[in-house]
Amino acid sequence: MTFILPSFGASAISAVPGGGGAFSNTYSVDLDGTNDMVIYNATANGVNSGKTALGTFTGSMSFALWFKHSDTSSYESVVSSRHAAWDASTGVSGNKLTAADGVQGKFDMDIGFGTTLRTWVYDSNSRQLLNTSAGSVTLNAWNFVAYVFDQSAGTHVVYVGDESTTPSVGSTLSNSSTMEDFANGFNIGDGQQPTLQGLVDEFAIFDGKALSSSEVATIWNSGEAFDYSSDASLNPVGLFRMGDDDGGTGTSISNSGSGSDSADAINGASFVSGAGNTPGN
Ligand SMILES: [Ca+2]
Ligand SMILES: [Ca+2]
Repeated sequence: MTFILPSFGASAISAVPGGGGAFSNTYSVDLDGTNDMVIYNATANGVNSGKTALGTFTGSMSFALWFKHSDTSSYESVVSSRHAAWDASTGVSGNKLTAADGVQGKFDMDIGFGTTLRTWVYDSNSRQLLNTSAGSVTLNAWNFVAYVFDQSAGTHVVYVGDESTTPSVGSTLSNSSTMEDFANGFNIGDGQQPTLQGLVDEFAIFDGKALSSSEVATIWNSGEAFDYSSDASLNPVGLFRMGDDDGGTGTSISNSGSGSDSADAINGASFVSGAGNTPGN
């Protein structure tokens, strides 16, 4: 594995989310830190299974997510790719990255003790790690993360920022592994580590596309209220706005991207609105 020092990104991004205006948002999903999660499951078995695969995921892919949390006591899961079925008898998801098993494309992102964002990527033989610098995740604030796998360049890049700090590149991993497991779906707030306690919002996933630094800037700079479901250039296959397209009711999370199926808020996860969605609240 090779780690490359940050060399680009921050200078390409300026201004603040919302273009300097209000950091407004209608709904997000509240996770209790016990067992709540957002799930999209395109495998044949398990709870909330049988969704249409999100894409082909044989080349480049990217995702973007906003989240807000306050727990500094341990590790918390942020996003993981789905590899296997949910085990309904134990409540344990099937995507744990405890061992390399020859399957490419597994992915897991977590936060260590409140602030250190970690990204794990599996190739066919081993688990590889991108560590962002300590302090890159801000407590009690909306954080923005974008992950970009550029297959032609053979790089995995993570951008991290918060509601007022421009996203920058933490570290870059050189690895040409494909990320096809995202085609089977994802878990938000669940993965190798304990579940996330906090708010998650505006999860977008891109098939066959490595977001450029300027596209990352566009998404971040537009804040949480940005609906780019019809943006032909960004063209997300999944855009899950966590209640904004669902009137804030129920547990089905509409996909306003080009994909066909909704995600689900499970184990008690619910839409929330109001003060919790504004900076400093
Ligand atoms: Ca939202
Ligand atoms: Ca619960």
